[in-house]
Amino acid sequence: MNKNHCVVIAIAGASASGKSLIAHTICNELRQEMGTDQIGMISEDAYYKDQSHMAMEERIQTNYDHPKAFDHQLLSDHIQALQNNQSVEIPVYSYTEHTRTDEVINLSPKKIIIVEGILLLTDPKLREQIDASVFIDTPLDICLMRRLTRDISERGRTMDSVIEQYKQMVRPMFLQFIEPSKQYADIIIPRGGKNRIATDILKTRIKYLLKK
Ligand code: UZR
Ligand code: MG
Repeated sequence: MNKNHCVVIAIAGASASGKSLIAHTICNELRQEMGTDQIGMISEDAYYKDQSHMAMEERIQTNYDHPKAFDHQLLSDHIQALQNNQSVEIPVYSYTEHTRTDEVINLSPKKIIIVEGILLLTDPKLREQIDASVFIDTPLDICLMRRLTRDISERGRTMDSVIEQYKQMVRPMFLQFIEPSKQYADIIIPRGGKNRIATDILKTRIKYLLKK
């Protein structure tokens, strides 16, 4: 494995803590400022297990905040392939169908790969592959407010279903798995994606890595 090809940066934290926002901000700004196509992004959500063999009623019961909901093996294989300078085909997940679609997105090897997701740091194998890790430490009440608006407008949910899922799964799994995984982070960022100073510090570090 030649790690010089690719630096993997993980961004973890609670659901709706601002992980995707910070990852997109960094990526878009660096692409504009540096005109680089050397940054790739992967969302852990793309690696939710395929549930196409299950009925809809059954899919709705899945605990999506538990590590076993994810195909971390496939994510790990893809990171390994990128580190070996090979392209990968990232699955496309549907939050309304609760399963993988038939589509894939091709990602070619990059100097920097930013991976974002709730449970990345709970997996020992992924932790080994990650070069630097960030935990977004946004208070849970703020996450819940964001999640309500996001899931209703973008993921086709009702307010009652978001609140029910939050009580049953999101909050307990955060306390059991996500919060304890903070211990593995190299950097802890308070408040989330709108923390401009933290975003700039990460950008500076990535710029340095890109120029190396
Ligand atoms: P982010 N999720 C769903 O609600 N349905 C699915 O089919 C797949 C995932 C939710 C999941 C988790 N949980 O909290 C969230 N629940 O997506 C993770 N309940 O996505 O990190 O973007 O918030
Ligand atoms: Mg997200």
